[in-house]
Amino acid sequence: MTNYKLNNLNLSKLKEQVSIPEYNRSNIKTGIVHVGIGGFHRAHQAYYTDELLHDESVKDWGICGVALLDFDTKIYNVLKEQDGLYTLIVKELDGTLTKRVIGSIVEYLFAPENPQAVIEKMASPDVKIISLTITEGGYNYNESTKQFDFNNPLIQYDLENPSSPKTIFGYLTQALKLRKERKLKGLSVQSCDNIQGNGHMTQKMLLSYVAKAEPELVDWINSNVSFPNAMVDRITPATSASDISNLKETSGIDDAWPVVCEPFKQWVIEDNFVAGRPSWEKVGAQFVEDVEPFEKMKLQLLNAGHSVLGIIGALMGYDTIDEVANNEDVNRFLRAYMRQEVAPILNDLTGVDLESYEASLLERFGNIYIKDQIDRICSESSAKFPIFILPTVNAQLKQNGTIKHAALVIAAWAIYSLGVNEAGKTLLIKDAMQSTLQEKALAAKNNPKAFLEIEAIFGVLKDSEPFVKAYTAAYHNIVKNGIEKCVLDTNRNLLKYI
Ligand code: CS2
Repeated sequence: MTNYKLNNLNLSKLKEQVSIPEYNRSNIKTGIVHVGIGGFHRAHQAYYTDELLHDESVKDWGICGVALLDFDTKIYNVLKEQDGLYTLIVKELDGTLTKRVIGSIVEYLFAPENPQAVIEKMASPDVKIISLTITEGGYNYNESTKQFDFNNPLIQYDLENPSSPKTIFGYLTQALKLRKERKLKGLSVQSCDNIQGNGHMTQKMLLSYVAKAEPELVDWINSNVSFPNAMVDRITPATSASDISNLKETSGIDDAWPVVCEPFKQWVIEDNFVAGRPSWEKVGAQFVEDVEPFEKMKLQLLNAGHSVLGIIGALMGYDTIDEVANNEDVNRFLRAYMRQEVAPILNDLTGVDLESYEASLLERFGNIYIKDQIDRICSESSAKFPIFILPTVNAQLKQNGTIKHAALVIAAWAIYSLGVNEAGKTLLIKDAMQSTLQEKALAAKNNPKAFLEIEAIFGVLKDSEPFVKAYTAAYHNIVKNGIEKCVLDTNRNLLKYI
């Protein structure tokens, strides 16, 4: 098969092999600046937008993808070489692959190379939305102080060098300042990250920064910028070398960075866009007044479920989520966690059948074709646990409820943080707090409670007697009998702390 490099010129030649954007990309104006053009954005918001752009009356909602960090240079170069095009490969439930070239990213910028261009783009009158996937840790929120973290050296840098910022907060401040000076309209800053109240979080963190950097801008932001909350969902594993070669061999597409994902997708958005928005509801998104219950459900069941499987699976020596999800004992453990610990603390979810939602999650986790990497799931756990797992624990403790499953997972995380699995194999840990985690994990060998002393993650959890008791019992059980036996004992209600 002839191979074609994916770009504008070759697009029509690929038409036989895959679906391609059937709209004139050169006519599409940029209405959205998106920061963080990783796999998730490209499988989710950019996909929805591409679908919408097939409606020929929609011309104003192209995306300008911004690569913010030095680390993002590769994706920027790939998008530049491929004219913003990439292939989305959906791994269907029966193992077939549905491939489609996405065209909604019509511009791309590399912030470290040209910060001014990014600021100008964000300040452009055509831009109505600045959306973000900057990861859970990217919001610069300190869990123990519940405040914006001004100690972050990058934030200090931005305060001193406002015209060449490095963080999203520096960029947004400069862009909004320009909009104000030029008497332009405001816009919406839309978070697409897995955070409870992600819009509120963005607003709170940005305003804290602006109050220090440009205090006179605060009022303008309050009156002209909205921060819609949203629940976002689509499992998007890291693209593997075989995904790339397989695409080339089966479709003749030479794409340096396709995106792979599951068929399921969901986007529930608070309808709060001051400058207008795309009609994403026409392509499957839901606009609601109150998104909080949906966010809570997704974060504390799906994302937490991932962390439960990831940490336990890593210790057991599994590589992918489907492997550990299909281990019968772990599967039962996770189901019990969802039913007994999470479901009781969720808000009213009118119209949602929670039990079937939980069942669908187990099916998605168990999908053998997705092969979502345990390393991906366990990465940055220090930013994930406070959002995915700890709210459940705190709510349960408040009502003297059960916390035994979460306690086991946190004990397993303490042991995981030593960096070796139960077979003695080194674990690849990627976490901004890695050195603290490791130091406390070492101290925990003599005194398990030491791990809970990381206040930036656990807050005051170490002061909860019932939690410490359950966690310590689980810790000793794992060390003595192994994670599998500890899971089994919890399933059978055999541990003393129950
Ligand atoms: C995962 C998420 O990062 C994680 O730990 O739980 O990336 C998850 O796959 C997505 O939120 C699915 O929507």
